[in-house]
Amino acid sequence: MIKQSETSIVTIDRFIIEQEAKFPEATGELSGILYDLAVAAKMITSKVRRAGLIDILGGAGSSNVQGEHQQKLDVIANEIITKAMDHGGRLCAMASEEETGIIPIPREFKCGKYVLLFDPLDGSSNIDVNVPVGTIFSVMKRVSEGEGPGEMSDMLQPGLRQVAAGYVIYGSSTMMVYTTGHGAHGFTLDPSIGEFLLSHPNIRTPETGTYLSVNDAYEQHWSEPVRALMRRYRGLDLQREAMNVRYVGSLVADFHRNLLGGGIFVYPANKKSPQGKLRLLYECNPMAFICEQAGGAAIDGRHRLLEVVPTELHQRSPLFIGSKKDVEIAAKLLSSEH
Ligand code: P6P
Repeated sequence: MIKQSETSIVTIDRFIIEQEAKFPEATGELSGILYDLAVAAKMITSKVRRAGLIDILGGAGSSNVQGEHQQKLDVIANEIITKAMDHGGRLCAMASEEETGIIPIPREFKCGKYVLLFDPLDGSSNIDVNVPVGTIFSVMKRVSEGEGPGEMSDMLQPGLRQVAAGYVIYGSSTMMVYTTGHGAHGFTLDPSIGEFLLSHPNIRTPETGTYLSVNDAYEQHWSEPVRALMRRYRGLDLQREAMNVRYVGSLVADFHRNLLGGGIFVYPANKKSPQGKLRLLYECNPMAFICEQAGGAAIDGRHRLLEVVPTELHQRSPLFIGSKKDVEIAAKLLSSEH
């Protein structure tokens, strides 16, 4: 790990290079993916920061594969990432929340050994009211044979197979947090120089959390064990101190606050969404990888989330993620459900 004092200035590019140097067998392809994602993040930042000013707020009129009303910034962020990533020769395929199927690498470009899955702008319904939104990404090695275009089998891998994962939060500042399996590290964008600077090396999330993030408007649709779990987190069964409820309605914002301050984010299955709402491959898995790297945990209510074997590209999953001890309580109280 880089030896740095509190005042060291380390750019994300230098950090990526220093990390790569620790692995002699590294070819630099994964590093290239991370550089290019940082560039895409800066480009999306510039769009998000001006959203209210150049009248690109409001729906694009179209709707995405999820049937959700597509905000113009969704479309723009999706295009920025796709165009930033499709020609580097490191990917053999991509997948996005905004696209029905696999995004192929254009024929004129070389295919590489990785696949990238991403949610280009999560929480985008919050854009119009200036609530933080985010980009979430996941990188895995291809498993299909050959060196040609990637296949669906390359996407449908359990989260344990991720080689890198991260998110960008477009909040009061823009931060990029990522892991390659050697700790979780946060970089804050200094807009005056256009550089992501290392601001949160080796993030560790508190073992027991302060914050509970849940939308309890669905309480009537939860199972009884989930209701009992929420009573526990709220201290209503007198088994623990009540947690502070903080719910922004933007996964990246809620997750990031809990990662740094300690807490649990909960989006259970409910009668309206029997598989939960959040997407396994490009929302839950990357957050679970980061959370575990920071000493936290993530389950779907029954299993360690990173062990779930996906069957569909856009499949949803219940999510209980955050401070280790708080997730352990969830595992215990929900075990009676199965
Ligand atoms: P609800 C935003 O639409 C999102 O996908 C996540 O960012 C967020 O955590 C969740 O949905 C909020 O869902 O049902 O509470 O509005």
